[in-house]
Amino acid sequence: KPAEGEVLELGSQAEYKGKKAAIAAALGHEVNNADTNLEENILEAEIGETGLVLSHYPKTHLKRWHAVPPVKPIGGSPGEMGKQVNIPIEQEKVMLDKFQENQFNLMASDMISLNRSLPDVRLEKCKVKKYPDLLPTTSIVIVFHNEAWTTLIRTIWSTINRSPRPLLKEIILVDDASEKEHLGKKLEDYIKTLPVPTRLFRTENRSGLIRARLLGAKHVRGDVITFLDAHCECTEGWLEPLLARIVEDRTTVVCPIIDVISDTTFEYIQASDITWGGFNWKLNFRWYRVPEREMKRREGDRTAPLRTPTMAGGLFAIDKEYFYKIGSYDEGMDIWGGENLEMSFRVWQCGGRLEIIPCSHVGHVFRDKSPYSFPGGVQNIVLHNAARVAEVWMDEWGEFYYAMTPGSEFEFEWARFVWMCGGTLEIAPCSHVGHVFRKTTPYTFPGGTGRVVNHNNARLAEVWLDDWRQFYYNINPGALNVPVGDVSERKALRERLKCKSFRWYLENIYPESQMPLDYYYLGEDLRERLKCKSFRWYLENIYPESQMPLDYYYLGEIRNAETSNCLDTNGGKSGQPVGMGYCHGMGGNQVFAYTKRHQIMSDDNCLDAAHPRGPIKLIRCHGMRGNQDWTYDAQTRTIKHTNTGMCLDKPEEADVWKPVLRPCSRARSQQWLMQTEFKW
Ligand code: LR7
Ligand code: MN
Repeated sequence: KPAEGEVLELGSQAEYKGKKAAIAAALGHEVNNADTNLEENILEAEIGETGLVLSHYPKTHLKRWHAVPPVKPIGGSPGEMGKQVNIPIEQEKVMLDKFQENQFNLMASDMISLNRSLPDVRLEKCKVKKYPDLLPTTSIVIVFHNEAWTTLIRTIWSTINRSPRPLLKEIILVDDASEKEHLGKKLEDYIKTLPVPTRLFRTENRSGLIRARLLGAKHVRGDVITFLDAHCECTEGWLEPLLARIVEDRTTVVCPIIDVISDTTFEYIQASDITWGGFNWKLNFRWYRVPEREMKRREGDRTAPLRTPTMAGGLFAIDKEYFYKIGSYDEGMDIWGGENLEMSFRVWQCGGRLEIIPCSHVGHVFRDKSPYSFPGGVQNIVLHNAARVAEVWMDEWGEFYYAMTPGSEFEFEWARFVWMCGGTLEIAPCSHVGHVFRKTTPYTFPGGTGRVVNHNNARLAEVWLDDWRQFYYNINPGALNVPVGDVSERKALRERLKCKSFRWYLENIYPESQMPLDYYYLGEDLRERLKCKSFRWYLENIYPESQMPLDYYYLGEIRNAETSNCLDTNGGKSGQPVGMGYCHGMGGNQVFAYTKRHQIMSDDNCLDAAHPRGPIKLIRCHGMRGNQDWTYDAQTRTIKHTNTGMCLDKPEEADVWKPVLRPCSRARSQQWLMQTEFKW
């Protein structure tokens, strides 16, 4: 039973009904939340490890809704019902020019109605599904940088036209420092004419989509945040199943099926419902086929929520409170990339769920290239973001990422008190004073030395160090148990003197300090606070089919003892032969894992030999042994192919860069060294 005045944490769990009586008894019918009427409003509750955990949507926040009729085709406009738009050959040159600007066929987009009709691509069973009469409201958050007018406005209209109006609280646009005229005053004027409250916020400087989304989320008034890219089209009935799932369990993060809007013709193309999200060693998001076990778990029902290991990132809905509780986003990520895997790992590892809801379909313009700039360089930004994912969430599997992307280890930026409040602190070299330095203090510390020092330092940390106080607590965990006492007066002092931040101090006064300016400790701390599980747990329970081997003996280069050359994928895709080359020691294409399942893998491909004499190929790993089963003998250093009984050998004279299979012998050319000598 909670103590009086204790604020209850509102978590979630779907079996409220069975526990209602227990909750009512425990609480004596009182919950510390004015909105809450226990009998009617608590949707989810659980008596968990930490006591009573309630999760509810106050009834006043839920809205009655009814389905929206389909949008009718406008006679004569191109692209209606999601059909493709073809540009007459004589306009091709203009079309190609315009393509450059957004990396999609802008000319086609401009020809299509802002209200265009789309096919209803849902399964029949989805069309007749019943959702609760009462659902929470959502704010749609759309961030953009230099987005084209018609794609952006069509995204907006498709949400207005296809969302039950009572559920659509508002649309929130975040302009991430765009430089296009049409996104200025024209947009401000236009949104005033919309039938749904629409607000526009602008980042001061280019902040990237992650921080732009955080800005948008801050202003959300609905109970659920729905993020969309700025070039989407929502189809009939897309919203209800997402919200209905969140009402069932507020810790579920839900994605629609992301259909394809062709970047060349703007045709609406239905995507597969047996695809889910994965990732490779480089930490790129990838679509893969849903494995049998997940089909079975759903009892073959293709309309049931699909548990996905990761999400693409742009299109999803999340309960607003849960968004913050689970750590929103890593603000240290720039421009683009990484945040999708980061959120996926975080949600799963910290007790939530990530699902694709197959009855919800939203189209997205997929393109081959980014149309906009990446200030600081694409590589730097994407690698920086991914390194943050690896550091915080992936435990030892982070090594796979580093091995694949040499040089991307996060550079701890060793860059950058009186000082903070406008004073100066100086040593005057012309003034000398002597002092007796002693090894120990001669007097007592009532309460114990450690306690006193920890107490004082904790006060210092609390008032002055901002986020960097974590360094102090982490290195000195005992300090956490020492009461800090009341520091409010000191904080008020800091306020009164308008003192600058500790970041400012590090950047300007002490860039050489031992405190890194940008670091991961807060992230790790989040893991601790949310009691998140390990990456091994995630791999074992959520994503056993992942490209990351659960157990492996070795990760590194594989060097031939005779030639001293290394196995090398040459960046080859599935189906291409594996090669050999001078050992460069830089990881990447020369990194292989030898796994407990007897695979020799590089990213999502495995060494595969179908014939004793045939080429040794890279083939998508299937984990079923067969042609991909190899045994490394650490004594003889041979790599034996189980099916053929032959040994991996250096290349033939004729084809100098491709290893082969030969009958096993003691030849030096059949000896392989698995010892990494990476040069970074
Ligand atoms: O600096 C930027 N500021 C922005 O506001 C860069 C981008 N953006 C905006 C941009 O205008 C767009 O509206 O952010 C949105 C996403 O950028 P895109 O469309 O260039 O990204 P994408 O569709 O190529 O990439 C996918 O992965 C990204 C990783 O950071 C994001 O999570 C995207 O939202 C995500 N898109 C999808 O999930 C749609 C399906 C694509 C796939 C797979
Ligand atoms: Mn996109």
